[in-house]
Amino acid sequence: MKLIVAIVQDEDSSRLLTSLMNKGFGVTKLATTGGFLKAGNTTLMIGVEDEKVQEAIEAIESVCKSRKQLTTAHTSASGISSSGYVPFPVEVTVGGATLFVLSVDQFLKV
Ligand code: 2BA
Repeated sequence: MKLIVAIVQDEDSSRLLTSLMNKGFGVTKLATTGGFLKAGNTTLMIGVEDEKVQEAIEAIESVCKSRKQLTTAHTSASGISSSGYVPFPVEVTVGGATLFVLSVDQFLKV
């Protein structure tokens, strides 16, 4: 058995949850925050039999889209602001999804 940890954008999470549930996967949804943008995203934990891993990944790929987001970076420019740093916009491409596929030692319901 494997555990897929899928970090997806909030905009895709509801559709992805529905798609995975309709395909018979067990899913747990967590509200998470990305370290770089410090914005909300969604992490799904999906426990799957080895032979269903590919099907789950394809479901994730078909729903999760990449999107561009603006964030703020800072460059030093002494004299321009009191802190000495000037903020400027930087565009980053987020997603579709970041996946970790982990081997599961034991799957128990007690
Ligand atoms: P964030 O950390 O908020 O990152 C959002 C997007 O910002 C990333 O999209 C990437 O395009 C960009 N980015 C991240 N770190 C950067 C850096 N040091 N310099 C320049 N740009 C940077 P994704 O790569 O699609 O990642 C989406 C979210 O997936 C991340 O949100 C984070 O929550 C998670 N993630 C990505 N890689 C991870 C990893 N190695 N371990 C744990 N979580 C990860």
